[in-house]
Amino acid sequence: MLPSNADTIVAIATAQGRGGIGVVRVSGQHSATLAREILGKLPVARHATSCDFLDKNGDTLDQGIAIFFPAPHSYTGEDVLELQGHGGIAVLQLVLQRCLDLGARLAQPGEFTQRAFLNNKLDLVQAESVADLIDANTAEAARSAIRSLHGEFSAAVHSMVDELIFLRMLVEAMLDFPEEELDAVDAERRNVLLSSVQARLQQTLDYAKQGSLLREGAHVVIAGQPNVGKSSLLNRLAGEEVALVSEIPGTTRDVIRQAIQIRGIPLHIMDTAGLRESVDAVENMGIARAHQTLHRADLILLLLDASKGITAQDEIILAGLPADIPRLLVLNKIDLLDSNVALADSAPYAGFMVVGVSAKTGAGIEELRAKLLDKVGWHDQESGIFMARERHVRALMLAQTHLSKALAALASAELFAEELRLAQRALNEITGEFTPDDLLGEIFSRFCIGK
Ligand SMILES: Nc1nc2c(ncn2[C@@H]2O[C@H](COP(=O)(O)OP(=O)(O)O)[C@@H](O)[C@H]2O)c(=O)[nH]1
Ligand SMILES: [Mg+2]
Repeated sequence: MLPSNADTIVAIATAQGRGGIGVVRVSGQHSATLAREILGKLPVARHATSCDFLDKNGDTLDQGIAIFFPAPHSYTGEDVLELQGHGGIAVLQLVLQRCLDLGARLAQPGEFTQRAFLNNKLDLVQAESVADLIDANTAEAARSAIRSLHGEFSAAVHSMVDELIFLRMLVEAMLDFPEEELDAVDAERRNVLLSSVQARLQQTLDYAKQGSLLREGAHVVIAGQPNVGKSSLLNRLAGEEVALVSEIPGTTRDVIRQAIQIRGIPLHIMDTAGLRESVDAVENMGIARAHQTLHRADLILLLLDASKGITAQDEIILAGLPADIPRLLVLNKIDLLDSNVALADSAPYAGFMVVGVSAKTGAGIEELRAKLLDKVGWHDQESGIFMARERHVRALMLAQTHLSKALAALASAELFAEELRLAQRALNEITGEFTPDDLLGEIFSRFCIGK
């Protein structure tokens, strides 16, 4: 449930801890009344005003700058009061408590931004990018969040929606005429418009997938027979000894996870139990887990022992991998090969890209890193990327499905029109025009308090 908008809310907007300046932010209809009480006057709108922050007896709690932003020209679109005092834990708490005593309510996480959304100051994509910008850990992530906040992603979505609306109007008009009277010119226009939206959608999806990768990373699972060096490879990629390594087959049982970054892209690497027939009950539980993990992967690294080549057991594992998940064949232990044995043998195997590495010496690891990024869909073209979320990517893909269905239903104007309607709906959900309340609540609850 979305909290009530009638309340005046307050929160400490700056980070917990000591700082030169600390900001308490108030938003809502009682902000002006509250300002008169705590400052003894209402500051001139949008002017930084040096003030004493007063307690109920008129004694000074803190001294600082107050800024009053009357609605609708504020972050939330409501009356907003910003009190910029000293950034000490105790003094900020005193100012906060004073606001609470004057009738404000403590803001929930993301509630300021939620109000901005509800008052049409931001659309949903922009609101989400506020949180993403705050959470961004790398320069790449911050830049793409800013791009979304500026509305580049929203603009791309809106222009597709506009094209769809135009196409729908054209088709609805065509609905009134029987097929035989269908104007060839109109039909041609319809086809051109449809392929134009499809092309835009593909481009936007590309950018959004990149952004989603920056934000959420990808899950990479290392699989293969026992003893091929899966745990050693995880350790090598992580740059530390995360997993136990031994010459005893069946050492790894539980799935071991490690987050790494390659050129700013977060990757969650998972090391699994070696896949084989085993009589050990615990090892078999590990193998079952390995299989489950494989199905949730964004990319599978199938590891082989280069000194043994592709064995019958490897073939069995290969055949059992989930068909729709991208994979990379990695030949490990190339240090054991004769230096003359060129890795030309590692030409694509059964259509899969092959990389030769040595987890022991580090040979080939840089190449593996580059191929990993490539396989999870990172193209190193930073411009244009929007900070997108899984939710956005899914909606874009749904719109794409409906457009494909529309194309397949050209013969039936009704079906065609219906698929266009559904595609538009999927796009509108991205910017928040058709987003259910519970999803909104969920999105904003992940913000930090004071934003
Ligand atoms: N020569 C060589 N030995 C390796 C390499 N990677 C792993 N090993 C050895 O192979 C054995 C099994 O390694 P481990 O990482 O536990 O394999 P896992 O069972 O697939 O996880 C250990 O004795 C490792 O030291 C490599 O690149 N070269
Ligand atoms: Mg292992």
